[in-house]
Amino acid sequence: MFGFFERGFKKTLEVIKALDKSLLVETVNHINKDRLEEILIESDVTYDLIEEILLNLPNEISRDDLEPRLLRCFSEIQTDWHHKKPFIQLIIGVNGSGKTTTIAKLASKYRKQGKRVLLGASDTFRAAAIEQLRSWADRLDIPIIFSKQGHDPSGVTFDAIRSGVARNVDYVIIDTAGRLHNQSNLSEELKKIVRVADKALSGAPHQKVLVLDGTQGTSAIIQAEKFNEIIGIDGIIITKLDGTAKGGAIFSIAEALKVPILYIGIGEKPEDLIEFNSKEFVKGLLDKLYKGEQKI
Ligand SMILES: Nc1nc2c(ncn2[C@@H]2O[C@H](COP(=O)(O)OP(=O)(O)OP(=O)(O)O)[C@@H](O)[C@H]2O)c(=O)[nH]1
Ligand SMILES: [Mg+2]
Repeated sequence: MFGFFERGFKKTLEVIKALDKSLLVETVNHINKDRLEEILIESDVTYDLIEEILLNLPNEISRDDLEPRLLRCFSEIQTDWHHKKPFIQLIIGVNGSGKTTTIAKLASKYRKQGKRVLLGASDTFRAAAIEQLRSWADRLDIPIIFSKQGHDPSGVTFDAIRSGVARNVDYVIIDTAGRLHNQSNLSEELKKIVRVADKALSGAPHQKVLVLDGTQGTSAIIQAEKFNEIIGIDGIIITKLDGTAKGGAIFSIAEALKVPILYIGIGEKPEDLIEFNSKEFVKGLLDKLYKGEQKI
């Protein structure tokens, strides 16, 4: 049975292994600073953060020295979120980052927990986007509120939330467009969706979740900062980690945005979503670096 780290960061691990064949094989008490720097660079941690992590550490670094430095990159997940019913999640992110697929994954996960879910197809920019979400709703047997292409996405958001309240569901998940005619259209649209959501149900959306494409590594940070400026982000989901060696970017993304990473996506199927746990992530990486293959 593979642990969290092996499942989520397979490609990243391959790259770390490829750096040096002897690494990750034997149990070691210390890792040389230069070698650690190389590992972090190769897995796409930003250089500024690497410097911060390694600052004032000795040349031979112990696990106990390194662990707190890695852990402090992450923000805690708020635990009182899920007391709201319905819990309204607004899913945002650029075109193709994996929003719609991630919504299907979340919906499927909630269903498995015995929760009731309703979807809102507020990406009205493209007809195909509405169809894609509808087809997931069909497959997962979940109700969905949608309208025609070109209709006001905040109208769909309002209807979805009201319908979720009337049906007494546990979760309403709202899809949004990743690209409009221009950037200022997109920001205005997102702001309006948030305003209208609050009119439909005071306090909604309860969680604004940014979906980032993991294959972009740390270059996703600038994009994320823009979304954060527009409407503020409460949590991040990083997708497509199955196809990238840039898993180390997680450290930089979490540290730069000061927002918790909620889940990671590791494939295209509904079950390919893993809850992110920073302690397990760091432990998994340290186990690989210090304990080597034989002990796992
Ligand atoms: N390998 C892999 N592919 C993924 C993952 N998440 C999403 N994808 C794929 O990425 C592509 C884009 O996903 P969508 O969910 O359509 O992305 P989107 O953000 O909704 O895109 P727009 O609606 O165009 O803005 C699809 O082919 C998905 O199957 C993942 O975790 N791993
Ligand atoms: Mg989409």
